[in-house]
Amino acid sequence: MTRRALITGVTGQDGAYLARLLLSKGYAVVGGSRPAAARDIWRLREVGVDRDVKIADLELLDSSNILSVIERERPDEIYNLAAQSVVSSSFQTPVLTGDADALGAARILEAVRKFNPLIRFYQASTSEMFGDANESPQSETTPFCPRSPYGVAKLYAHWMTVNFRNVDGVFACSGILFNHESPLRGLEFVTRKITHGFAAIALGNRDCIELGNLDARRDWGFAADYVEGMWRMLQSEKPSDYVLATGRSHSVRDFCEIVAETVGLDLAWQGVGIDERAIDIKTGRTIVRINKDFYRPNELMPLVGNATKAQRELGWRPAMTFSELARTMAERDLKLAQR
Ligand code: NAP
Ligand code: F7E
Repeated sequence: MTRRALITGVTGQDGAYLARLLLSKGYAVVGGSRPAAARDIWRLREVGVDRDVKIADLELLDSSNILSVIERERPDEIYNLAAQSVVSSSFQTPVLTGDADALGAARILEAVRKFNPLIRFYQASTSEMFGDANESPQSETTPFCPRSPYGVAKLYAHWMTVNFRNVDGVFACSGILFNHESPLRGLEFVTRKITHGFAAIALGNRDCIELGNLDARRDWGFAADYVEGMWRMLQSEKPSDYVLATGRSHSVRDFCEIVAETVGLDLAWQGVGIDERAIDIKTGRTIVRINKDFYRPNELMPLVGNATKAQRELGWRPAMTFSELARTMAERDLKLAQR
């Protein structure tokens, strides 16, 4: 029988890659997306599945809507990817972020328990739950210490996932994923902001971009590798929680340097602190300025993940390296800007 999957947040980056993966495995895929949002399915188009995914109106804030989608679509697996996912915005909208990211997951789990506790459930958890962790790299056993409303909301959803598994016997997995990027990444996030901005600068369509902390470090992988890990979690014999990560951290500065080289900019750093900037040596023009507004409060411990458990139990490992990722994203944005 054809397996049925419901992906909440299907219009997002991971939603598109996961929909493509599940369709390639023969699933019927229903994608949840907010009815209120000006729905844009460009990512589904980009990966060539816009005609194959059935879109259902789904709002994380609305329990009865969630239950009726599950009753109607009868999924065997639910991947809860929907969220207010921008960490910096969560400082401005902590209550809304909590309602969607924390209670949204609880609403889905509650609907699963009521309608069919045999549905397998994946929760999109995050390295932001580690926040100011007391060790590095972070693994499934590292104590959580979130430092953003987003991280706090996701931690509630994580514990609800664990609780529905332990108390109610739901096959529920929490995937604790470190940053993963792609040409489908939103422009709010630093990697795509850089590739999109530098491509425009290289073609003379823009002068400069503004960034925050150039020395902030993240563990960046490729989104298409990570959705494979999500699927593997729900196929395993026993539900559990898994970190997915590359195990290597890089700085925003490292990312800028690879992208600049890829799009043909000759980048050099000058100055220090808030006065630091990047120039293009060929033209002498400033292409990166620092803007304090893009600094985050409380970025203390470098976030870098230990995915040994996922490697051992799921056979998962990321394929794309950091420099391949930066180059792939830069080349794609250069092509888009040339069009
Ligand atoms: P994304 O591109 O921001 O996609 C999230 C989607 O959620 C949006 O497209 C939006 O779609 C939907 N959404 C937002 N609020 C909603 C609401 N109230 N009700 C229903 N849908 C809502 O995020 P992503 O990068 O694909 O990440 C997928 C998930 O993994 C998110 O939960 C994120 O927090 C988590 N995560 C991401 C990363 C990463 O590095 N990418 C790492 C760890 C965890 P509509 O506007 O169409 O409704
Ligand atoms: O920031 C630094 C910033 O916004 C990465 C989400 O998918 O991954 C993502 O959250 C780093 C931070 O991603 C700018 O301070 C410097 O250290 O791309 P980002 P994020 O906040 O790590 C996690 C795992 C998720 O779960 C989230 O949903 O880059 N940074 N300058 C900047 N960041 C931004 N956005 N803009 C800057 O100008």
